[in-house]
Amino acid sequence: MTRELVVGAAQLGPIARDEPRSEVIERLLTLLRRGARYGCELVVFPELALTTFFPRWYLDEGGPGGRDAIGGDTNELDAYYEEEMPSVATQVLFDEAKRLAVGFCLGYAELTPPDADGRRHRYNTSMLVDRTGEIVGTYRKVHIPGHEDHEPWRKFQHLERRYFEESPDGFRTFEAFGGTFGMAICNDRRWPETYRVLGLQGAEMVLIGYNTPLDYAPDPSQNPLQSFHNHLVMQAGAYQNGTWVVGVAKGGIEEGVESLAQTAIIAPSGQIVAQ
Ligand code: ING
Repeated sequence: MTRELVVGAAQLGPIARDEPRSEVIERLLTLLRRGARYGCELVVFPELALTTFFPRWYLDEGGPGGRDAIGGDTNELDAYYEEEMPSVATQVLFDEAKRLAVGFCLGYAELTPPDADGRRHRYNTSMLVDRTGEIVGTYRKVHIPGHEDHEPWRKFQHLERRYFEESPDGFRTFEAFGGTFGMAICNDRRWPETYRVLGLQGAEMVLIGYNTPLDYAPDPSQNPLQSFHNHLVMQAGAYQNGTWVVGVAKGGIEEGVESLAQTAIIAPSGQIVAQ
């Protein structure tokens, strides 16, 4: 029996460092409403879609290092994370999704409450919300790219390995919208295991948000291949696991950094059916 689902890939342009969450969320609501007008049942937003891509800066933490307790003055850093979800700022997104009966997938930075040891954990997270506005699943990024310490030689930093821990959960699937869904985030899409582990769990559609700078400092010879690599990995992952893949960019020139804007929906055949 054929099942249909109308999916919108909601590509975002740049988010400024000082852009208030309320302004960003207005932009997300506009895209959600536009998707609803087009008959979408699910709208997919990019990675870290509530703020600028803050790992491009070494944010002066002052105190002792250490990824899960960066310590010192983390005020600016902490301001980029969500400490609860829905949060006060994002509640309106959940309410509108419910009113429109349109689900959404959203990437954000997660700062957990203190665990048994009193430590708070920082993850690059994505959540899937169904058409009733309920969170059906959350995923934390497994493959954390970039570097851990300040590397001033770079035109811009890529400090994801300083600001995020790797997922303790791995890749899982979630039943929603009448099908089986998986989520992955940005660098995850470059590794075959991402699609395979989800495929072995029956994933029929994998939702992937990304922020991909065009300049890859460790090996600039790859820069002209960014678009090729972006499609190569998602088309291969889709075809080799017989799954749909929705890859959604936050692109354009964000705080001076040019990022790939090549959002696409890929069929299990490996073909790009929408871009
Ligand atoms: N960004 C980039 C990505 O994997 C990167 C990092 C760029 C790695 C280019 C290798 C080459 O698309 C994130 N956020 O993972």
